[in-house]
Amino acid sequence: MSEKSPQVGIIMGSQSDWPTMKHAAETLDTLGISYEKRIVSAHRTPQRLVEYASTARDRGLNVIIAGAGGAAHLPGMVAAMTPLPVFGVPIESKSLKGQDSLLSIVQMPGGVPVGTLAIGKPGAINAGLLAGSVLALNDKKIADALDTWRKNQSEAVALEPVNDI
Ligand code: RP5
Repeated sequence: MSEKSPQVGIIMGSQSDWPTMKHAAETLDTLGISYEKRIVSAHRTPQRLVEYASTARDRGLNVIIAGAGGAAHLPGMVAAMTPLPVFGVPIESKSLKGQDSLLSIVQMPGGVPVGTLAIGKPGAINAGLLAGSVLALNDKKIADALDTWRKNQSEAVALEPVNDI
């Protein structure tokens, strides 16, 4: 569902973030939600950031998922320049295991919200699911897809634990 009239923008500060952020993309694929994916760095490509954030709503995006690591300014800067809901995914950095990313993203000043998810893959998956929940408010197909996703998740949990999986 990538690129066709994207409903969601997935952005990340670096190519190195993609192994984490691809889990947000895969979640949106499962829910049948269209998206675009872009590398937009707050520090290395600041003009690209301004262009992306300031045109996002007019281009038809509904939600932005932004992943960044270290001094992770991307989600907050995007949120400062668009009224769209922004979900931030802290990337697990090597030196501080993503604690730096988490604190950078979650500690926004009052007035500029970023919905902050868990560090790494779980956060990327949940960002996709949250984006789905927002879109499902006005889209029955996506609401049904979310219900199916949860049903499948429940059915995949075994009743009893086993040794040596
Ligand atoms: C951040 O710096 C990116 O989001 C990435 O998580 C981190 C490291 O980037 P690279 O040096 O791997 O490009 O801006």
